Amino acid sequence: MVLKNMNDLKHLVDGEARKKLVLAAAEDQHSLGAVIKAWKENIIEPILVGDAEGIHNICAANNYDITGLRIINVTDPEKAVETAVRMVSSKQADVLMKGKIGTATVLKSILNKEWGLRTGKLLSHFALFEADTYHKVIAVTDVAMNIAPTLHDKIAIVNNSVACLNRLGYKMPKVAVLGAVEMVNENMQATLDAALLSKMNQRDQIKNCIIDGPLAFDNAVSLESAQLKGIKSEVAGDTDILLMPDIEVGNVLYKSLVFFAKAKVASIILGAMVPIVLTSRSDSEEAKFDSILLAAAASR
Ligand code: COD
Repeated sequence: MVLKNMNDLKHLVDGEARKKLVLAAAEDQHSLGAVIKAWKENIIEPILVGDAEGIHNICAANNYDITGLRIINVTDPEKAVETAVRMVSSKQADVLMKGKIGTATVLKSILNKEWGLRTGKLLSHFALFEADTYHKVIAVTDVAMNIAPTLHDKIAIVNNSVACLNRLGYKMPKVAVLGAVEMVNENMQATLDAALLSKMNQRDQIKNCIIDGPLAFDNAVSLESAQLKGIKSEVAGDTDILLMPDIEVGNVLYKSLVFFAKAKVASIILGAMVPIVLTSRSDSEEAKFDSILLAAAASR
């Protein structure tokens, strides 16, 4: 089974118990819009933590009916994140979502040794895209958390992403480890890591997926490109997960898909106690709603 589009995520959560989602620094229009839509569609039960006056003003200006919603008034955004993270670590909520606050601040709170959401695993960012030019959704990782992952980190990033897709119903997701070229070049670390990850997968050191790399972006997403270059690969042209060499490549690809290809995106952090909805402040309300769907589906 594969997901063809974001709407397929909705089918996964239909009929499931509603997840308690806590929105940190909730005074953000797109986040509130997405959370309230997901609430009205019975996907989540929200708790809003943030500047209550700001939240009410946004809701009034946009005609959002929040009668019956729990609001915890914390005006300082950093304190709001801490309150929300503590609610998750004390099991009062099942999903955390970032509102009007910087990504790095939220990540640091999640990593807090005393009250954060660490599990001992590496935490990584997982973004799912629906683009008209590809035949199914495609995941890209890590575009927002791990800056320059080592081979050790890349193994953990693959394992987090594969476990997530396994939970969404994929039996053996196909992982393309990206490089600038599809041949191993001893001067390009990304290609060396890719070859090692592929071999580790063949030897069952990384399970529940099929890994191939190095693959350049064109061979990863187009079978025709791979065939033109004479590449034989089970993954080429049918990739489910694109593993990025570093955050810069990942982040530029993410933003090019959204701005140039008009792709839909949903994104979460994996490896913590619960999935964390961590979209960028510039992401649309639709992207935030789809990310909530992804988090709810991943926490079933
Ligand atoms: N998973 C688990 N533990 C981690 C991770 C991780 N991905 N990263 C750091 N830790 C642990 C370390 O082992 C250590 O115990 C502690 O956290 C602090 O580690 P530092 O000093 O390396 O971490 P910080 O706090 O300086 O930075 C962590 C960030 C995640 C904030 C940092 O890696 C970062 O800034 N990433 C990029 C965020 C960003 O700007 N994204 C832009 C998206 S648009």
